[in-house]
Amino acid sequence: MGEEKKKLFSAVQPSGAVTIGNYIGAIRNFVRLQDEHDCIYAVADLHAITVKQEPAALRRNTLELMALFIACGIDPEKCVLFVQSHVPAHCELTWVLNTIAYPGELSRMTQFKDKSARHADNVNMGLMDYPVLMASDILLYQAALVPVGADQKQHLELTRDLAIRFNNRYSDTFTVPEPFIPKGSGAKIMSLADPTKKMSKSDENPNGFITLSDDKDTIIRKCKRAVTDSGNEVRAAEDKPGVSNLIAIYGAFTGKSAEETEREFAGKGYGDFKVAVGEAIADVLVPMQEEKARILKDKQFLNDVMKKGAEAASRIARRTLSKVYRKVGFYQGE
Ligand code: AQP
Repeated sequence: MGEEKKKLFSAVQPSGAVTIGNYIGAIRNFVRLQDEHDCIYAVADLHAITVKQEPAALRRNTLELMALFIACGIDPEKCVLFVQSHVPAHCELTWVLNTIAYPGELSRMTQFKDKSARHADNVNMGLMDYPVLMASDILLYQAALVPVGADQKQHLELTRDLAIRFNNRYSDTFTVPEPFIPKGSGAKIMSLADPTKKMSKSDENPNGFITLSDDKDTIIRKCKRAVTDSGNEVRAAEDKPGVSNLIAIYGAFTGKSAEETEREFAGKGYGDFKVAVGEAIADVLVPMQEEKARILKDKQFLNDVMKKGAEAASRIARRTLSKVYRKVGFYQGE
């Protein structure tokens, strides 16, 4: 008998155009992991509304992200691919987990503090509860592995704490998941405009990020404008965060190690290097964009993928939820 495949869950918010940070830290690993694991991937629209979204843009971004997943190589025949709000069990489990989550631990989360500062006019309960919804996403599917960027490590730790807390209080119910974070610098791609800050799709400064929809000229222009330092040596070092970030991006798109890149650009200035980084990114993104445009034209296909995905996800999620309801003592008929 063959070994059972490990279950894996991850999601991306349709909160704007997906960046190369999301791609390097998460999405390309979704593709790499799909043959060896039972994969469930979601477009996290419930998470997205924790910051203000324009409704028409949210609808469009949801469809675009679904098409992008497929264009990047996620195969809906191999994986369960769905939209989070199409599976009500996510909200239902969140309510139960809220009763074992403490406001103190939620208000200490780095992302909550960052986003509260960035969206001071809209510090809402959903923003604080984001990690509990994320825990529900993962625990509903009994996922053993969660591929995420390094920025989500703290939320994953909270998910583990909530799973253990629930299991201890009500007996063994949830698989306690492990994060799958890319090794090295790809785990956290930094902003091109401020390399001490994470690259984020909701950054107000569009020069800070490259989206997977940017055309070749835009990509090269943004790379040329990337903040570096007053030196001219292409070398990864702690005191050269801008250049180190570009070396990490170049490595992610070409497969070259930092040492190989340093050798390739020895004696050349930042100008040549930045153009090469832009070209390497465009070489991967342009064919992906063409594929995404083709998929987006076929709304029927996308609707079918989402419907089939939501049905498959609901079947698994319902099993966990009824177990949870039984454990906490909800009357479900005799
Ligand atoms: N800069 C990054 N480097 C590596 N990985 C990253 N991820 C995000 N930014 C980077 C990973 O991408 C996945 C999807 O992220 P998300 O959309 O669910 O939320 P996020 O982490 O909050 O991403 P953004 O781009 O910063 O979105 P906004 O601006 O809307 O908050 C996750 O696995 C994340 O780790």
